[in-house]
Amino acid sequence: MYYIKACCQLPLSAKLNGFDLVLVVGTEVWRYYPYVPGNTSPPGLEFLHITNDPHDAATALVSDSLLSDARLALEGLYQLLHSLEGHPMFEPKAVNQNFVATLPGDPTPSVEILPMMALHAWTAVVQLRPKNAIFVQESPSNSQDLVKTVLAIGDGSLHYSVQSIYTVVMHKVKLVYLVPVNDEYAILKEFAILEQTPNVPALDLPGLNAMAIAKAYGCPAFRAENALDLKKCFEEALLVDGLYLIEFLINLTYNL
Ligand SMILES: Cc1ncc(C[n+]2csc(CCOP(=O)(O)OP(=O)(O)O)c2C)c(N)n1
Repeated sequence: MYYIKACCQLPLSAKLNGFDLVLVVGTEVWRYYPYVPGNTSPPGLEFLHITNDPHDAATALVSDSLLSDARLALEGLYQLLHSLEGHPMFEPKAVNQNFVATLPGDPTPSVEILPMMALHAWTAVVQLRPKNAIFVQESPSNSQDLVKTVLAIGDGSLHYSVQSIYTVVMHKVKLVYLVPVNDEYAILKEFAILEQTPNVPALDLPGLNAMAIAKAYGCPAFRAENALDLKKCFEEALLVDGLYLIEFLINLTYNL
């Protein structure tokens, strides 16, 4: 399993170099955020696209699109793949490791570096991640009543879905909010660099208190100061039969 950070046309195309097949389910091909001119995909790469949105199917820049309910299509595909297990056509091509980022594997998150490096924070989380937990970003609607769901949402983005905390409290969903706090809109600072528009105002977010906000909505909330603390909080959260929010300070990504 490879994890690829997809963001924009040319950089994404470069990251896909060396792969032979991409399966895209339930989203556009591609979502440009931000748009960077260049090749959509490297030569020789094949795409399969499954969507229930005719607009996304019609506007996909590459790929054949199957207009279908994602679940039905994936169930069918799963059965098909099972029946073909061991077939030589499933031998993967050599992957260009330069463009592949594996999940962080550092087994000893540092407690000395404060605020934490984002890598140390996510490593602590990955080490405790239950196999059957659902991990989502900014998408509480994917939660299920019986399965623990972990939602990673930045301190900036939280304020655009803050009302979801109340919904989750009311519906008694088993959800853990993980809120990395970098006191900034880092992604928008990154865009400013890309677009060569320096000094964009109002991208610093000091002093927001996710823990206090969560508590105001009736959600138990904690602040983890370092990576070990985060592990302890997350371990506890996984045992709780309900909702839990953990905020943790991470280092500034852009100090502009
Ligand atoms: C639900 C929702 N989330 C986000 C946005 C807009 N948005 C895009 S990037 C961004 C800021 C991201 O900041 P943060 O979540 O702190 O992450 P960072 O980039 O700092 O890692 C926001 C608010 C939106 N309109 N609606």
